[in-house]
Amino acid sequence: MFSSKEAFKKEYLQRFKEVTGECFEESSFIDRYNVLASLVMKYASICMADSHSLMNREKNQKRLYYFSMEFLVGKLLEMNLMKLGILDVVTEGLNDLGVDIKDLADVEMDAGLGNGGLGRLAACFLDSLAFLNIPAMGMGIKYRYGLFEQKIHEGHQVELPDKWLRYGNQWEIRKASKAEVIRFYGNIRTIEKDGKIVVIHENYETVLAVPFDVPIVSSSSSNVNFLRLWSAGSTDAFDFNLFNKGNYMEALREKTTAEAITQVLYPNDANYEGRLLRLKQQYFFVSAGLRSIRRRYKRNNEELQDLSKKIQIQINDTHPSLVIPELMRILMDHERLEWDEAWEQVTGICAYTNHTILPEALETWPQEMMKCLLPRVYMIIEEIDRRFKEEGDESTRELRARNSILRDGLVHMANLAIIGSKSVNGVAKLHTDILINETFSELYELYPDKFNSKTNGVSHRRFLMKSNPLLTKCINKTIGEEWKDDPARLKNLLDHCGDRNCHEMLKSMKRKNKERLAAYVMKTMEIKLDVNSIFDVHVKRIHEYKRQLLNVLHIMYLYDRIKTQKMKIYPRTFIFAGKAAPSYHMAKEIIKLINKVADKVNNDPEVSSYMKVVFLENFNVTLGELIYPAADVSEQISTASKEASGTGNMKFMMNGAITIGTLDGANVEIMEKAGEDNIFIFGLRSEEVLEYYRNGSYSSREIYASDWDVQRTVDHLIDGFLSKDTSEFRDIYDSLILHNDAYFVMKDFRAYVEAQKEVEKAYRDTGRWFEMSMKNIAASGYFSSDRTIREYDNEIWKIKEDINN
Ligand code: B1N
Repeated sequence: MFSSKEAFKKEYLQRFKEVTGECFEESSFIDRYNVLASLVMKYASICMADSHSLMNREKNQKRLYYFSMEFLVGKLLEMNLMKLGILDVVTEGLNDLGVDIKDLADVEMDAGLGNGGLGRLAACFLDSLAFLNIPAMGMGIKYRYGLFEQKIHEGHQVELPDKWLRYGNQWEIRKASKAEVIRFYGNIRTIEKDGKIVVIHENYETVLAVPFDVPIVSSSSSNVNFLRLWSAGSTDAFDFNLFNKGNYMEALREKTTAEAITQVLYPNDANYEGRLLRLKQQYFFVSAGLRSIRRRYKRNNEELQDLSKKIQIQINDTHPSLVIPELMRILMDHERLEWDEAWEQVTGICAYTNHTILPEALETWPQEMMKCLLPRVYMIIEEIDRRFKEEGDESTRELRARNSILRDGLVHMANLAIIGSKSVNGVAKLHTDILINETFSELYELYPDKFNSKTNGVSHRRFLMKSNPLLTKCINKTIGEEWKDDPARLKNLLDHCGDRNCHEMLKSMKRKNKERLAAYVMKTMEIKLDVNSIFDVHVKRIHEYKRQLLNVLHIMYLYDRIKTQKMKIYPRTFIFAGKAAPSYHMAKEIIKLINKVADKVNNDPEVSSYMKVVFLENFNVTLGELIYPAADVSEQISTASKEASGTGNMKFMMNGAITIGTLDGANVEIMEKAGEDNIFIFGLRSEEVLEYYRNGSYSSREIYASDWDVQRTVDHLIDGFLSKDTSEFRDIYDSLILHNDAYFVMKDFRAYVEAQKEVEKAYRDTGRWFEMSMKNIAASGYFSSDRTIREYDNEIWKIKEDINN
């Protein structure tokens, strides 16, 4: 590509003129960014074209399709430059031109096409698939508006539309010639032709699906995978008949109803949305994706009997599980396979990942709704269900009836996904155990071999190398650079974790990252942070089970102690960020509470030298990249059993923060890998929580009556301590006292207070702290998504194996 910065400057300035027809000197950041991105795209597209023809025409390789409603990609400029190995050359070249690359990076809008962990996991997986040279394609939706932009107005969350496409999207290629027509509604009729039943779908409505391909650049090879995002439009953009009759608005109506399908991402995390439009979104991208897979396959292959040897599909939670009946439909109605032949292919192709056991997140659709919208798909689901119930021996009849897909007027999507997949995996060991022993224990009895565990991972390229260049340098100095392509080698840091010089290096790295974050907080909120204080960080979606409430109650408790008992603590900055689903009342109340407490603490001169509390607006991938490197303490305090895995915990760990957490999700494995002495674990264990739910013996009132600190702190929600309006936090109070504290906040309060004291004690001992920190970084290699993807491939997809044969 560019051999030198001179070569870069020449090509960049040349391209600038071609694209903008303007002079570089007077141009805007937007133009400068756009031209730079288009230059990167030029190279990525060439690689993409070359690697495709290689994979398909010459080798006809096996391929993975990762179907997901969400891909939380974030920004791509610096990532792509880094992966292409030209970040330094370009940064220096721009410098010569008087441009700071950060100013251009700031112009790019985050691609926020996801809610949280599930969507970001999908993006990390694409990164790792490309790095590992596994031919793969992400299939998703090009939402016109991604996850809403969050503003905090007088302590309340306000949602604004996310206009990420305002200046266009430099990273996509529109493939108009690969558009597909998707059918909704209508009715099904069967006729007999040459002794065979032929299915006819009539009176349907059509929507056009247009793909936009985003190349996923890799540092390790010329192989470029891509993410295919589908956008909906009308098949008949304009009804000229209506238009000619003078009915302009009516003529456009069809266009807008079709476009509505991909207008906006549903903003619910770990909670399901039962609206018709959401079901339309699901079928829309599933059907478009499968149609395009079929087209590509048929270009290179004759026989459909071998489909599962060439194609693997991973279903990211149940949201795309219509892949199962839709692929059956294509194979039977279009390719004329018999049921058994088609089923053999489908159950050799599909694999399902479960991401949550929260009952409110398990998807079901009213049977009537699905039957009306997708009549043929519904017929196929009925047949899958009928066969499922009749299979196996007599002794399983009742169990099968209890676990059928169609029950109580609803289509149970997880049951469909499990029955139609060859593999069912949880996202951490503990989570998989709960799936097997609780949530799907009966389906496990029928299909023990399907169930397996794949502990999540994150991209250390984005969350360490890109977001924390200072730590990257420290590591390089200490153990060399091999860890970059093989993060397991971070283990080599263990040989140095008692080394004072390393501690000094880490300390200065942390301090600079804290200064970088403090500058951002000063600029955006005009609040001054003390970089000598402990940065104690709780950033993730706001949800009762994630227990931001426990954290804020602890802050209220400390405040009270400092005020009333002159207690001294090591200075701390409590940092929060995260979005609440717009319709999630309690989550929004918690945001209000955090901001109320922040106001009180920050404006009280008696305590503000010990404590600061800030709630940063609009948490997204880019803000995360600024926050994780600056954290000393990582808050991972969900009610045990509720957080399937968590991935923020891994991002913090990689950046040398120490976890305070419950034994939930992947925290369990973080403790195993980093060592019990290098993490602060507290609170109920998941078996204890599950046992309380089973026997109903928990009483928050008993805790309230027996623990004076709990009582006083909880009372402060409604006794005028925070607000003259004592009704303001009544709903939170009621959730704890009246509704018996469903997330065990009060039960775990005492243990949390004690664990926080241990954190403070450890932090005061600098040598101990940085030794802990290094042990965490050393152990973080396991939590690279490269390791996760290797496991998926070795045990489920077997794509590398196919390439090597
Ligand atoms: O998936 C992450 C896990 O690390 C988290 O623990 C888990 O909470 C998260 C419906 C979800 N589970 N379920 C969702 C998202 C959107 C939606 O509409 C459910 N997200 C998770 C990655 O495994």
